[in-house]
Amino acid sequence: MREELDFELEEQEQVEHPKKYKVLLLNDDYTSMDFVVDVLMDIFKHPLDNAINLMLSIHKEGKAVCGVYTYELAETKIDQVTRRAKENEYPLKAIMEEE
Ligand code: TYC
Repeated sequence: MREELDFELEEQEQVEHPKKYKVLLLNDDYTSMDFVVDVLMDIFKHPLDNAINLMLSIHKEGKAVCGVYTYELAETKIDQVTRRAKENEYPLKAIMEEE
C-alpha cells in the first residue's frame, strides 16, 4: 500500500515537473572569445554583460551552465551551437546534464 502510494506520487511528480537539463559550454584553446559571447547572446539569450562574464568563467573554470531547459529544448540548443561552431570552423562544444 505504501509502495503504491509512493509510485502514484512519483507518477504525479513526473507529470507536473518534467525533468530539466543543464546545457554547459566547454572551454577549448581555439574558439574566439567574441564567438562564444555571440553564441551566449544569440542562442542562450544572455545580455552582453552577462555573456562576457559567463564566457570568462568558462575560459577560467573549464565549463559553465549556460541555461536550464526541457530535454527537447536542451537538445535544440546543443544542435544550434554545434551547427554554428562547424560553420565557423571552431571546436566549441556544448553538453547537457540532468539537473
Ligand atoms: N579559451 C578560449 C580562448 O582563449 C575562449 C573560450 C571561452 C573558448 C569559452 C570556449 O566555451 C569557451 N580563445
